[in-house]
Amino acid sequence: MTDRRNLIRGAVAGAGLVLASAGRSLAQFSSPPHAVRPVRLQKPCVVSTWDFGVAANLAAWEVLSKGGRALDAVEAGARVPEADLSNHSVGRAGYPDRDGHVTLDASIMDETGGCGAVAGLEHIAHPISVARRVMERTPHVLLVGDGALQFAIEQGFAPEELLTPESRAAWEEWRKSSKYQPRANSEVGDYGAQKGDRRDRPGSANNHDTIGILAMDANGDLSGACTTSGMAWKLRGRVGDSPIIGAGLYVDNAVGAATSTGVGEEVIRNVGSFLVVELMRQGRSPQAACEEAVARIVRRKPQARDLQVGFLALSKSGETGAFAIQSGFNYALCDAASQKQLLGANSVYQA
Ligand code: SD4
Repeated sequence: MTDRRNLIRGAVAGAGLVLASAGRSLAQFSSPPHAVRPVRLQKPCVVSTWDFGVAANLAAWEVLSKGGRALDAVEAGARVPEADLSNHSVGRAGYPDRDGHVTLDASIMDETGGCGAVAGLEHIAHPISVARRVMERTPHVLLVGDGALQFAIEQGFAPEELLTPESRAAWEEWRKSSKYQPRANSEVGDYGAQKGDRRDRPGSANNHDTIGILAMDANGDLSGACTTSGMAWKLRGRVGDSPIIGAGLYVDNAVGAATSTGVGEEVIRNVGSFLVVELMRQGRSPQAACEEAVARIVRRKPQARDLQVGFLALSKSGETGAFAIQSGFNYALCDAASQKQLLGANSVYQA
């Protein structure tokens, strides 16, 4: 237990440190040093992105602590922010696209390599559960737009209005300037974030905070889920990384699992979560794998230094890792020893 506490303290102390690479020119940038000591969890365990991951993990823990399956746990966890009306980046009350439509993206993967996803889904409050139905009840992986909605309704999901008065007001405020700049961790106002909105807080990603959640059950089986309303004020039809298997989420039960948050285009370009898992397969720790996946984005596209992307990973042995381009990315961890841990991830650049 003492070791465990020290490990966690070490990770917290490491979080927020500027990596040695941060002051260097991008031409010099290579793999960053490993400043954060990884936290190793005991199975069953669950990790998820951002501070709303704490509540999601607790819902997942309800399943895991009773001997339940990791797949059920990640679905239960993902449904928490989907239902949270104060959260404007996942599920109901998510900020709409440029034209006022709330369009949701989600994906899920189980321990057998099964996967399901929906993209651009409207009017359904729990896209993660529709993604699971795609996985379990169709021969397909990804359903989009009207087809995804039709499938959801056929499966018994009730269509409803997802645009709340608050998110409509934020959209109408944004329309006054219609400024479209997919950045993260920037000043309030670019995206119509309201005072008091969680995106109004320093260090939180301004217009897009996805939940990615990864769990290992008592059997040692891994599953993952990822769900988002995507980038606020996005072009109609824009799909991010979250429903793209290998980009926003990847699970290999022999190796580990990874998920991402931030500007999805950069994650798709680099097939980020698959990359993290493959690097783990080749022997890197989850922390080193997340660092290399971030480094690859920044090396390939120096302009990415102005964007936010974060990765979170969990290995088959319970080791965790997280890393981001910008500071401000945090993640929640939960196992029998402690159910409400929240850690700041280290990053290439410091705000
Ligand atoms: C997207 N990656 O649609 C998602 C949004 C996100 O933190 O992760 N925000 O690009």
